[in-house]
Amino acid sequence: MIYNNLIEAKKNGQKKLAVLIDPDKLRLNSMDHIIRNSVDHNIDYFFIGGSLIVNDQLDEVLGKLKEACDIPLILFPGNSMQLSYKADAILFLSLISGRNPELLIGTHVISAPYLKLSPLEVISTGYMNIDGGVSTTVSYMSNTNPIPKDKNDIAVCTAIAGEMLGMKTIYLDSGSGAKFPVSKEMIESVHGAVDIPIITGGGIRNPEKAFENISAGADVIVIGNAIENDPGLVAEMAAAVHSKNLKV
Ligand code: 1GP
Repeated sequence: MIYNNLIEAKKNGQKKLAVLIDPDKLRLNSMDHIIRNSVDHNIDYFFIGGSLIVNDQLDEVLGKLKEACDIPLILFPGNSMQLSYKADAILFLSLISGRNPELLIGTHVISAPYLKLSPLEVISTGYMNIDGGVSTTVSYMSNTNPIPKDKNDIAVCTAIAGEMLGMKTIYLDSGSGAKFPVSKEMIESVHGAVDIPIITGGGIRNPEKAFENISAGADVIVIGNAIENDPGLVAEMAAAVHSKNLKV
């Protein structure tokens, strides 16, 4: 089980790197480089998802990844149409930073029976959109306001509420391509307030920032754009994220 493995890793102080693949943006032929580097450098997860469905390549992308490697494939869906049995797990996202009932519980009701029957491992996730300094797709598409980037107390209280509601992870996301990634201080504050694993992403462009995030208490680092633009970055990102892991 992917979640149990994450909890185990958290107990042992091990950190995880997830490479985000947006099936819409990625040309299938440019995936080979990313997959090869991801396997060579032992990344922990592929997250697969995006905001739109323009090219409808989800199944194709999942099929290609599955064929090429054993890295767990976790859906990170932008909407309830981005579901597929070909993945291993799904982040069942509730946008707890927002006040849009559809994204707190509405779309979940629609997809729940599908997920119940599916072989996917469902990982309930308190998803928090943090202001990344540019008007990112998440706030536009979700019709919600992000949490201001310096309001650590709001982030902490939101994360505590998510944990108390039974969510299994907290995802602090400043949005794909964010100018300002989630701050170290906010990650530290949330880390000090909840026991569940913390996922962070949005605008992480270099290994120094990835390292800063894990040092602040993040358990999983998600990187999309930077690796899409330069698949060679996987090596440095993996080295930074895994640098504190105990060798076995
Ligand atoms: C966005 O956390 C992800 O949801 C990744 O963001 O594409 O900026 O790395 P980037």
